[in-house]
Amino acid sequence: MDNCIFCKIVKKELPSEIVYESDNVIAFRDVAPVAPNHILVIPKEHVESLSDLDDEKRKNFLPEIFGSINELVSKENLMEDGYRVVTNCGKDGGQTVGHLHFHLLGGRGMQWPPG
Ligand code: IU
Repeated sequence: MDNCIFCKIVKKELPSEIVYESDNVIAFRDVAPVAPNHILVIPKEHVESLSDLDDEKRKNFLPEIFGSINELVSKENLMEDGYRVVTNCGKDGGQTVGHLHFHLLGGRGMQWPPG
């Protein structure tokens, strides 16, 4: 998608600190981290949000996205103290970038419920 910031990160038209990349998935450090470890994991193909995954995309993306999250958890040493994975969906979910992304957050204690 032409005007999508995350598509530009995928195409390397915008700089980012990439920490994982495969044919279908890319992960990079959030530009405004809210935890010591704050990584965004996204499908390379433009999909607006979790609500926009059809069966085929769900099968193609989600196993790989969660596989990459597992790898990153090990690489970033988050296993012992724990971490949070979250996707914000739509207006009430607090989504601000319209390209499906999963936040991997770690390195500090989290609160519940979220704000
Ligand atoms: P949200 O779930 O849509 O609210 O999350 C969007 C995230 O994308 C948010 O944490 C931003 O800091 C982050 N982000 C980024 O890492 N790089 C950018 O160029 C932009 C947003 I715009």
